[in-house]
Amino acid sequence: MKKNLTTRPPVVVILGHVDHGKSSILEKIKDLKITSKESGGITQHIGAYEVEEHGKKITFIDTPGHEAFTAMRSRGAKVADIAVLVIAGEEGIKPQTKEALSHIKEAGIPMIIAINKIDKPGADPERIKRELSSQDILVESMGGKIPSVNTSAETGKGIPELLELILLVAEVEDLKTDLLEKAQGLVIESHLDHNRGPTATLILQKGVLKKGDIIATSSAIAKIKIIEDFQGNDIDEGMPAMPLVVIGFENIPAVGESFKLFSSVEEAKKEIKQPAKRVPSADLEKDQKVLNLILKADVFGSIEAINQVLKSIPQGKDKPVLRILKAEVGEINDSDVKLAKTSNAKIIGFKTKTNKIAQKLALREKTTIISFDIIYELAQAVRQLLEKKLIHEIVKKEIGKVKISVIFRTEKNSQIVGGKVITGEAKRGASIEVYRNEELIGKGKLTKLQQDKKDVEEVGKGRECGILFSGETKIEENDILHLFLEERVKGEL
Ligand SMILES: Nc1nc2c(ncn2[C@@H]2O[C@H](COP(=O)(O)OP(=O)(O)OP(=O)(O)O)[C@@H](O)[C@H]2O)c(=O)[nH]1
Ligand SMILES: [Mg+2]
Repeated sequence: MKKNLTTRPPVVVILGHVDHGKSSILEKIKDLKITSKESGGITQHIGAYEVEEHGKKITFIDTPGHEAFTAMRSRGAKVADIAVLVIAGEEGIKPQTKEALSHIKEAGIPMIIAINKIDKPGADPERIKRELSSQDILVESMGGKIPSVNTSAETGKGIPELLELILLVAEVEDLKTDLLEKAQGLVIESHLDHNRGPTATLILQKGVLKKGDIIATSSAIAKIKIIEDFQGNDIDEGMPAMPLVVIGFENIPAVGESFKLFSSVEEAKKEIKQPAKRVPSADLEKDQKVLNLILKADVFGSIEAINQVLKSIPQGKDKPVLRILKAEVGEINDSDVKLAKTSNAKIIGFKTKTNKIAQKLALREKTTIISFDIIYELAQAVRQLLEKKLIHEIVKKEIGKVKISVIFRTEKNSQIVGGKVITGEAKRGASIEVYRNEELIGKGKLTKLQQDKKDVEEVGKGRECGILFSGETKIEENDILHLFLEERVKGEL
């Protein structure tokens, strides 16, 4: 069968270490190339853009550089045709630069190196190139095959050259598509929109997607009601390599899933497997402490990243275990609070709100809801919650001894006795071990301490004191009281 092949735009993923300037480069490109005003519909999370250079379109996918977002980076590399690896010129190769390199290698796509922040005084592109060569990445100016460009997202230097390079590499790649093929692609982000329901950002890899089409991933079906371009403009059909926002899913598809076109809902339903279920809980040992959590976040990608950082918190064996009962996209609602109550869980929100009913209910049920916008802060807080569950080590410290010389009064569960501090000091609140002829005969507490008939907090060595002893043991003259203070040592993971 003869194919109707046409050239399609390249999908370009921007990868690199945190703060090396990925988003800034994209911003600069958008400033240069996107002339129409951005409509209010643009989603914060879309992370995918389309620009036009010399009448040729390019789709960009931005990725976060924070270490927790490995999955997003890996997915970005998988869906892309070309990778731009951004390395800050004054910093060099960092852990996520290396990680990005391995995703690019795995995906088997060509890459372009952008040595960024060259406006900065410390920037040294030649050093970066040498560092790269020690990673077996030889750029063109070093006699290798990998194109590189020096950029500044601040001044705009090198940005047009970067676009040229992308188009050049795309041309070499000869990216073709058959418009008559059945539509298929990848979910790159998804969330629950308040007014519009489940909303997904898709990259169409093949075919054309139209309003009314029925698509399905392995966890969700959609009869497409609305298709928007990356700027939130309503469109009737999406073309290959275009980033699209699609509304009409019955539930939120998971990020990273691929989708296909179906001729009917019945047919699509066959595609649906059991939706990926919650994070498997660790096997619990007896007596092990557990911290139950309910996670709610803005988008699926966040849930994935949160799971990733939480996994890195030490747990298990002698440590408390984290159990995520539910990890979902959306607002914190009353059913989350109810689940938290019945399962003694805490609710953690990430870039999401708590609705009014849930707020009221949480207040009444004394349910903890903590919300975060920054992933490290969330991880830190969970760590602290786990540490609170650690069995606090109680360290007993002997502070002194008292030799008993007189018994003033004896009652069922207490005694008033007198004696002399023979070593260390006596302190109110100390625990007492009663020794008779060097043998431990009982325990109690120093509830009240007196010196010269006045209440005091402590009495030093060599002084006489009166003691209110709380305990069942009957102290006698010449007994030695060993006094201890117990300190709780804070557990640390
Ligand atoms: N001087 C200078 N600053 C830059 C340049 N590019 C980015 N920056 C600054 O570096 C910081 C980080 O830039 P981002 O674009 O947010 O970096 P990113 O790589 O997208 O970071 P993540 O998404 O968090 O991984 C910002 O303060 C930018 O203003 C550049 O070329 N020159
Ligand atoms: Mg960024």
